[in-house]
Amino acid sequence: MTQTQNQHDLLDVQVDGPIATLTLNRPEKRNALSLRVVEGLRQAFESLPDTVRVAILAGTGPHFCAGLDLSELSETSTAEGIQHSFKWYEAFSKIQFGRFPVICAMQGAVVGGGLELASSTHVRVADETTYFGLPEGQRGIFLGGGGSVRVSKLIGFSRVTEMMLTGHVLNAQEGLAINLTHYVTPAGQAMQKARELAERIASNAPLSNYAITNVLPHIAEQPMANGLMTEALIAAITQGAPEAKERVNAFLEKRAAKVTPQS
Ligand code: 1HE
Repeated sequence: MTQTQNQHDLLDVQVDGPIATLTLNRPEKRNALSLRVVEGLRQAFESLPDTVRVAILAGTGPHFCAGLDLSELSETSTAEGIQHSFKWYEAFSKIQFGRFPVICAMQGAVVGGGLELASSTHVRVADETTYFGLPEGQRGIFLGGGGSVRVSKLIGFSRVTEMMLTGHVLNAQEGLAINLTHYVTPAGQAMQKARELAERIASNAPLSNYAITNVLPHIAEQPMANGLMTEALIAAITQGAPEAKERVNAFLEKRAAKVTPQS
């Protein structure tokens, strides 16, 4: 049964069993991220019920997210600008390093801070109307929501440099080719695909999901010897859990699904 958890007028939160769906709900401003929306995301991700095993992040209307709410910049001092970025980092870290994986369902503009937000999620699904851009250069500003780190890790800093300098906008297929999205669906079907993936992810062992979303990024940052040791430790922890034993036995006893190609 779907439960509405709304505490925020600009962010719709629905929980349906193990799947939470959080939808930016400011279509008249193309889901631009005001500080209030960013705070709402942080609070929502902090307060989802313990039963949630996976979340979908989406945006209402024809565009996923137009990035930073530019109307908030005009009055901001340098010191406030730093605080502003750290508020975003806090919220986006809750998404990237939370208890469960997050899938992003995208359409239309995924630009500036919208791309920074999407890059803090673990699995990204774009429909064919989606396009990606970093118009900070044109606006006279810089990435400030973690994108220099997160988007650079996805696509390399050279591509980020080029997108910011030239205003190069990539379409969904181009985004797929360089890792900005993992899937491209026909128009209007990103949410459907995200739900299908969410069901699959929710059926994994939660400890495996946690290791994938929280330990893998650390391993990627470590020198090889440390990375291998961290891997060995987390592998032993996950495989030692009773749930892992049961899942492995289920396969050996022919009670579990085989790995098959997907359409
Ligand atoms: C906004 C914003 C916004 C729209 N902040 N108000 N982001 C950008 O530079 C992207 C700016 N936005 C756009 O390029 C376009 O709005 C879109 C391509 C996303 C959509 O176009 P369209 O024709 O569907 O909508 P629109 O008519 O441009 O916008 C509708 C309204 O939303 C309009 O306000 P209105 O009062 O005239 O109705 C727009 O002003 C408003 N709006 N986008 C504020 N971003 C932490 S650092 C991150 C740095 C960045 O994110 S830089 C990139 C900022």
